[in-house]
Amino acid sequence: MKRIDFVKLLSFGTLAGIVPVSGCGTNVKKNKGPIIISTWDSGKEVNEAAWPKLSKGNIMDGIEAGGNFIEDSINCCVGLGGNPDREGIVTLDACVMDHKGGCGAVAALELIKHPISVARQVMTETPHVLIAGVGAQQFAIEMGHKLESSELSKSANKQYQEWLEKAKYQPVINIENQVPKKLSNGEYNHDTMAMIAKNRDSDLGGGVTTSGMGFKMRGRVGDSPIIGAGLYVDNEIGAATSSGVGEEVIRNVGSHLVVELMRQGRSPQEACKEAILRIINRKDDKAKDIQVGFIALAKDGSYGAFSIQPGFQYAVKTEEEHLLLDSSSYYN
Ligand code: SD4
Repeated sequence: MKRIDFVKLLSFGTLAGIVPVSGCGTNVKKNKGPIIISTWDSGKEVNEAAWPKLSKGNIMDGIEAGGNFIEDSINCCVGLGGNPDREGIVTLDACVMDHKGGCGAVAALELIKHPISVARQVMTETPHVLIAGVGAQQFAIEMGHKLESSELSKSANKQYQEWLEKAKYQPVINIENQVPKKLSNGEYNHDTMAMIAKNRDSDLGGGVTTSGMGFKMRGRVGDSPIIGAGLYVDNEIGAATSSGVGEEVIRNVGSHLVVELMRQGRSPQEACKEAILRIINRKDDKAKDIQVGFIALAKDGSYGAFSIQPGFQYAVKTEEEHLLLDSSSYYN
């Protein structure tokens, strides 16, 4: 059987039991109380930053506080401290979506520290959903945000110089720049913080903030600010979000797909896995060169995750516990 046929069978569930899978990444337990799930190991600190607001019931204030926390952290790789595009300029993408279907996003935003706050203001203060580039910056300034310095963080500058040497200005998507490496300080060099949450009333919400794929072409926008791709919330069903190669997530409208699969009765874990299999199905063998991970939260508080490569972690905070979990993955 050709590999593509084999993968197709898997994606229809016929042989679903034998997908190479590593990690745990699922929780069928229902969580009645508030819960927040954030990508990568720094998701733990982000959850802590979001919790005071979330536990009082205000999901979007919690999501914004979590996003702002990581955007402020100069040691991390999300926000203005992140990797630049191939011209050496950091451009930021962010979005939010609330339980009423409200959403807002910014793309290719420069020199503004808190893109997730601007995304929320697009939702609350404008009739639009997505504002990009110079217009997004102009709107941010109108909303009271300050223009920051264009200097790269030390770590971003180092990685950019290395990239210039190696890649010779070619925008490449490979495993090297997509599977986060563990740095000497123990952190991963991911560039996206994606969060989904539920409050005690079982209302859902989410947000994403990112400097996007490192060394991308100027003006390139990933999945993170695209509602339906990088984030989707349906208050009747659940919420999903993604990290990894944005192009693949956009092609499958990944987060919307995960939520729709949950609507059809899949658990959050099964829905994430099916969305990943769709990407693998389309990419065939080339899937081994990319990373994509989805996390999903159902209305009843159960959650799950699935990624192409191992190494995709996510942090889950409830009233009882705060866990850092390894997602199950297609490859081991
Ligand atoms: C993008 N999805 O710009 C983002 C990158 C990412 O961890 O998630 N990196 O395509």
